[in-house]
Amino acid sequence: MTIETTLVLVKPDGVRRGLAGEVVSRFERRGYDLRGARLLKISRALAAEHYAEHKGKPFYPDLVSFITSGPVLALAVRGENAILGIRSLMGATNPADSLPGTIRGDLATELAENIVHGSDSRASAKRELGLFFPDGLV
Ligand code: IDP
Ligand code: MG
Repeated sequence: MTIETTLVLVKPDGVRRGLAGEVVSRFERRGYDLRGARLLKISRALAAEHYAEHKGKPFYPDLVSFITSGPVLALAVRGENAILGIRSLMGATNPADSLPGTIRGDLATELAENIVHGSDSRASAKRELGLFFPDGLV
């Protein structure tokens, strides 16, 4: 058993489109546990920290503008192999490549507005959970 906790963001497009419940429901139905949830508007400073790995890439300015454009739902999701498991429920980064049955494959068409973020490794999960849940989890 490898129980992990990962950071998910329902991005501004997902919240705006009323898909937050759908995303949470898919995680719950798969069997993951919610250990934290926060609706917040991300500041530019937090966006810069969260997306530090992408700084300098051509799409970075648009990425920061987009993620700060409206409320996001930040979730701490826990379960067996949750980091990889959540990434596979999300589908490929570019919805053009995401398979039907995944969140992005079912609900998105655009790379920049692909509804969800999920941590991609144990190190990322630890770092990102600390950014969005600095007071810890339940
Ligand atoms: P991920 O969200 O699947 O982990 P990352 O490569 O970490 O994908 O990229 C972060 C986010 O940046 C993506 O979810 C996507 O919305 C956006 N993005 C990634 N690559 C591009 C690009 O080439 N053009 C525009 N946006 C991009
Ligand atoms: Mg990523």
